[in-house]
Amino acid sequence: MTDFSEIRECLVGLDDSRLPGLISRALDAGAAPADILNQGLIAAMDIVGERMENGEMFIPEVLMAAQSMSTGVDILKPLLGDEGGSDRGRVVIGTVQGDLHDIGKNLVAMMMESAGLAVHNLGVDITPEAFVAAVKEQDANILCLSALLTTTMPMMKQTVDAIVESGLRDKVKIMVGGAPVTQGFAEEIGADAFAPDAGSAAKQAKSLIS
Ligand code: B1M
Repeated sequence: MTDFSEIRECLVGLDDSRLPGLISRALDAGAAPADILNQGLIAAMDIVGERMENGEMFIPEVLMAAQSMSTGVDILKPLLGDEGGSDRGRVVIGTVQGDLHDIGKNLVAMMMESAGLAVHNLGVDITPEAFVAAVKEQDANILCLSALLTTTMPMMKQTVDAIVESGLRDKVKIMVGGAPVTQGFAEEIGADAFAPDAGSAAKQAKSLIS
């Protein structure tokens, strides 16, 4: 099978009941797992991301599509070996210290995974020191910081400062986002990128790496 349109339609159409069967059929027909991932699942999530940006798909639908994507990735993961992973970007993501909101951050993480990036999700209420340690441990290319409260936005600046002090700033790009965060704020605190939603965050992350 060289045309993965049915797999894409499953995800975009939010009907993933046929997804495992379609993936098995493609594998049986000799398709490479990485092609199924890139041209089937990731291409579908690109469409989902665009629809989200255009206001044609909403959060619950995006979460459903992202969940289906995870189902597909789980099937393919053991078969991918280094094939799909060797040149993938490595992302560390978390919600900054003092902030417990994680729905949007998890959505960003899922969209990034869906875009083929290796994502290490630290969770919520993450201190600058813990971000620094994770960037080191994961040898991350991108650090993603989420904040939903105006009162926790200053922790983004403190985290950027901690990365600078650790000597890692040249090795890692920093992206910030969350409802109260703006492009202007991102520039003010010395981040490399801002994304307003999960779809554009995944796109930005890919372009930051390339
Ligand atoms: Co709270 N909360 N909350 N809350 N909460 C808000 C954020 C608030 C706007 C509600 C309001 O007053 N209208 C307000 C913040 C006001 C402000 O600071 N400007 C608020 C407040 C005040 C609070 C508490 C202080 C309430 C209290 O206790 N008095 C408290 C704080 C707790 C804490 O964090 N320390 C609190 C607590 C909570 C709950 C725990 C109950 C719960 C969180 C549950 C959870 O996350 N597991 C909660 C919720 C659910 C909300 C609202 C209702 C919804 C947030 C959400 O999940 N949105 C929210 C009001 C609202 O937004 N309408 C509110 C859906 C999600 C998909 O969107 O997170 O914006 P969002 O993510 C988007 C983008 O922002 C972007 O992509 C996502 C998908 O498109 N994005 C990124 C996010 N991170 C990104 C990172 C990126 C790029 C893009 O790059 C790295």
